[in-house]
Amino acid sequence: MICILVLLALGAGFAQAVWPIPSTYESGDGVLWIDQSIKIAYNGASQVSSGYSSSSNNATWSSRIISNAIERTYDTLFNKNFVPWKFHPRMSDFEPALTSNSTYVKSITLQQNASDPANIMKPTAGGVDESYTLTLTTSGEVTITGASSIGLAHGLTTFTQLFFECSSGGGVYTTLAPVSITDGPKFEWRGLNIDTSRTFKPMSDMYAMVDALAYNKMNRLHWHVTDAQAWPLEIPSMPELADKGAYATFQKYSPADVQALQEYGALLGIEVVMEIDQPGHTSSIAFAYPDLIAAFNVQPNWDSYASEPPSGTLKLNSTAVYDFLEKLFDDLLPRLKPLTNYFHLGGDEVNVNAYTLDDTVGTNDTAILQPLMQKFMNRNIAQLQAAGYTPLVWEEMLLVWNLTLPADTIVQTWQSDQAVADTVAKGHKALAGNYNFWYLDCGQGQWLDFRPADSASYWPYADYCSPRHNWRLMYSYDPLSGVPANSTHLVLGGEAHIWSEQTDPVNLDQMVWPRTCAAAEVLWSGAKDASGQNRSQITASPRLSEMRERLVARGIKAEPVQMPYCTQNGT
Ligand code: CP6
Repeated sequence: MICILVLLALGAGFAQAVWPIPSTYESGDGVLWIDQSIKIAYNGASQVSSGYSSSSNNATWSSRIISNAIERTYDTLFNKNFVPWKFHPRMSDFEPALTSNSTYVKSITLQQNASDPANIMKPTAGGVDESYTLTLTTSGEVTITGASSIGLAHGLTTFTQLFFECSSGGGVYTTLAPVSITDGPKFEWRGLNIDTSRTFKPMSDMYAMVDALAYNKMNRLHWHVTDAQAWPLEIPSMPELADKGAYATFQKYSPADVQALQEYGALLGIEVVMEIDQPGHTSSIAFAYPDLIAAFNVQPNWDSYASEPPSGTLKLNSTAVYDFLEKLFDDLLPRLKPLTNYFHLGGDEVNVNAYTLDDTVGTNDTAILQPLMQKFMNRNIAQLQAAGYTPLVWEEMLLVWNLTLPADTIVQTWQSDQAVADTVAKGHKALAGNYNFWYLDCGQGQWLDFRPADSASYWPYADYCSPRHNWRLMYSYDPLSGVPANSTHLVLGGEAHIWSEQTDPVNLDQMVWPRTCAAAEVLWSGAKDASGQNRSQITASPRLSEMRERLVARGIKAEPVQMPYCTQNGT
């Protein structure tokens, strides 16, 4: 309330500040400046040794997370802040002036009230408490409290969002003192799914994506690393997989790349969860191992066998396929284990007709296929469990194939709200991310060149994504819609999805940001406001515009939300 009054007094639209919106947020109209001499003090609870250190760093994860967060706070405040007049036009009269009497932020204290769990570098493992409080007094004392180092890092992320760079280049200030915030996440799983098969993303883009997720307090990067079109993941025990399956020799991820991305994420509280999609979406394996794949690259009627060209599926009843999967996971799982307990086994969009061309099966009769699919996934799951992992699968494995899955399996839904409800009704944990709302790239038209030129056929999903989902639609999506109140605890959260048929490094930032901010706020703050209504898009919009400017200032080429006129002073 205080905050709203102040904004009216200043001319609404200026200094909207924090995205995603905190649970409680009170602010005033006091001006405080900050400069680089400010020290950030850490009063830690005793730090638990992580039991794992990277090759390059022997400090505990807890202390690395804190020092990383502090370093980033300086960098953000003093190097990557934004110039408000670029964004709030015609407001320079309202900007505070730096004088010899100006008050500066005097102290910043991080107060950790509990020890980090031993697995702080694997957020999914220990149930990390991500909440924090932040106070900023009018005389310039800042206190951030939290139960974990990740909570403190979130508090610092919020802190940086209270500050703006003076348009004359004369310093960094807030106009919001005093500030009092208590904050914590609505959902524990706040992710982005990135597809690196349809188009390759260089490591620099992957790191930048993790940075942008952290600015939005997201905490999972679901890495859909392989699919039908390319296999960019190096598997040292089977080098031909990527040598032949990647689009090009320079478009591969080495084991060192994978580990480095995991570590980069872990420092920001972001767990990288890898998916090897199967048994569908696997025809890129055929470049190295053609005998493992059935219905490979059928033309022109690929769509009788797969959801997207090229068709191809791992054979369902093949010891050679089983041996391959065992070798693949024996290579991969132990390497990922230090920084995650989860692995995504895929299972989406299997087309049963592909098995009519599978010499180990030869039928599309689901009465025959279902037990074979159960056996296939049982083998994968047993190997995952032996390696200490909990599986994720796409919704079809549970809801279409009716597989019996371990109770702790996380089921990732995508087709409907009903799928979320059906998943939790079966007692499973669910991820939401309905494709009508949270798919950022729907890949319209990517199949057309695989068809005779005069084909009238069109992709059935295209209607839902024309031209593409805007932030307002994404913001209106509630992961809990359709879920009975007694089962909402089973909805862990959800993911936005950047399928990449038409998204490559050239447009990646624009495709993902700022629209994914809308999903981030739903996942962190909840879709509903205090009165149980969908959050107002009218009050969110200038705040999102400001968040977009922040992302741009930090090197993320996020698209504009609206023209500057809409957020100028006085509107
Ligand atoms: N690839 C994979 C895809 C999609 C899925 N899985 C997809 C389906 C429908 C739309 C967009 C993407 N391209 N492996 C579905 C989970 Cl509209």
